[in-house]
Amino acid sequence: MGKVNSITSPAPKGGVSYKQISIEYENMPVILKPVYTGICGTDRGIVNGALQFAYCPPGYSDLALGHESICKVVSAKSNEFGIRSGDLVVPQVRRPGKCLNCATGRSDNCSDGDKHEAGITGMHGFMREEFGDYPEYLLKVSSDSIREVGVLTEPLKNVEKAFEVYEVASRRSISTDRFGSLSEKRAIVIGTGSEAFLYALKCRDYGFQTLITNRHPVDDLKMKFLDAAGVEFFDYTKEHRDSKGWDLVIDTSGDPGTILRFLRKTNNNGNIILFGTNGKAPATGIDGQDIDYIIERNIFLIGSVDGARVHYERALQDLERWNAQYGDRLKSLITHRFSPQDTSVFTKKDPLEIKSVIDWSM
Ligand code: DN4
Ligand code: BGC
Ligand code: ZN
Ligand code: ZN
Repeated sequence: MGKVNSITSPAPKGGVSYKQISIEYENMPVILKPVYTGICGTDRGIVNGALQFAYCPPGYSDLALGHESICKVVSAKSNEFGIRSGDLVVPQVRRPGKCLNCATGRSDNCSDGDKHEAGITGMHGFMREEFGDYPEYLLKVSSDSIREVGVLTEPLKNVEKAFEVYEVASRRSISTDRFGSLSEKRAIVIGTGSEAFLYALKCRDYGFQTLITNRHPVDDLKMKFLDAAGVEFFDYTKEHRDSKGWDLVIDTSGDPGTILRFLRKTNNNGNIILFGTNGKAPATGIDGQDIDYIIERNIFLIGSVDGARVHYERALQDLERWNAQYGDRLKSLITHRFSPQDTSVFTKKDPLEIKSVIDWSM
């Protein structure tokens, strides 16, 4: 059994270590080494014990973390799915259970919850100096130009899936403006973390007037990035930009009070995507007038989690396109790099962070 250095957590208790754990992987069809692994709100939630749904694989008291990654193929037993040694790949997070959605490639819409997620629920993740996987769960990265930003493929696939749901939801009425476009429609993204930035870029691609907000100001680097992308920032505790209402509200904060604040300014036929999760957020009151508001305006509340293979493929295409469009600006989304030994990144978030990654060559 291979003992490899891994970043682990005794989920769901919380805590984090860099240590050797024994995980059998040598007989797996593809052997991989991570190049970069990203850290997101979910990893920090596991480490601070806030995600009670996280758990270790059977027989283990530690879970190897990591679901955002770009990896190098060390060896591939067959060349199934075109995966060859030397390739750069992104492994999928979610692994199917037995329900019909899982059986048809849509474990993101699993109907009985009997699936696993690498580094989150019952399956070891990718923060291991070497590990094995199956070729059908690997997405090939065809361009070396996105070697580093390729680590954003996994978080971006969530955005691609949420927009697929938005497309379905927005078909119920004429959702475009008098020019047949979205140039007069207004999207607001709540939160200024990495998922929020990716959502904002996608809103711009759709043609929305796009605003992003938080309850405090953001630093210059974030402002420069947003300027380049044509996204306006405002601090909603100081400024109100609601006078024209919102056609699309995307929440990445998971804070019910903040969501309600923007919900109450959503336009007729508006869509609200709930994406942020924060089990520790304070409760807030929703009253009969809020319910009337939602009903009378045909407002659609969308919950969206994860994404399927097709969304990873779209994410890779978008990253290549954005890389050509924004160049170094896109790369500036990766603000912090850590060595695998330095686990402080799981317990502290620098206010200047957009995306922190672990560089496995350090
Ligand atoms: P993150 O970097 O923690 O982003 C959360 C953002 O929300 C930060 O910018 C927070 O600001 C901001 N925020 C918190 N409270 C408020 C508030 N009251 N008003 C305005 N902004 C607020 O995490 P991430 O970008 O990695 O992920 C975003 C969220 O989506 C997390 O809750 C994840 O757990 C969740 N998530 C869901 C899925 C899925 O459904 C996938 C990945 C992540 P600051 O206080 O940090 O400045 O598939
Ligand atoms: C991942 C999703 C996963 C979710 C679970 C996220 O960080 O990106 O793939 O389904 O966590 O809550
Ligand atoms: Zn994540
Ligand atoms: Zn399922």
